[in-house]
Amino acid sequence: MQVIEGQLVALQDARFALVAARFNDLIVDRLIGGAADALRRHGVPEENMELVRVPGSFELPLAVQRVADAGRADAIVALGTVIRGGTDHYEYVASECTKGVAQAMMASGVPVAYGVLTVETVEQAIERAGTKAGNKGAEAALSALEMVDLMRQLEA
Ligand code: INI
Repeated sequence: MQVIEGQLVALQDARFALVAARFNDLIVDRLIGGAADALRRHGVPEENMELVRVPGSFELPLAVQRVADAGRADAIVALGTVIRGGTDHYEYVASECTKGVAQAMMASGVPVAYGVLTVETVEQAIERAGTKAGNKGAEAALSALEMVDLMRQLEA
């Protein structure tokens, strides 16, 4: 059986956009750092990476869609952190962000890696932003890298 699978390699001309929320920036900045570091360490040159900031995770889908439609990137990493509060606001932000990012990927055909933490507490967020549960930004960046390679293989 022929297996077609993306490799964790940086194609020299592949461009990556990190689209990141400023809300909860203490955490999100760690996700950005993890994502950028993972891309760099896999050989993505600095000039092939850009960072786009939006106010909060609710705004991620539109910016992701715009970056994709403008042809600015071969893959996008969406980064944000939604932390449950005392009201149901969290549910709306998290669900619209998740749905919207997925819709933007399907509508544009550009791979979008989902690096948005949806957690109950600040402690859970810290654990996933470069401490004991790894760095979800870095994990998302590696998915983006792999998907670019897979999309190229599936092109012809
Ligand atoms: N945005 C987040 O990225 N994380 C959150 O936890 C959050 N909460 O809980 O309010 C949040 N709200 C802001 C939202 O994303 C929009 O920026 C705002 O509603 C303006 O449209």
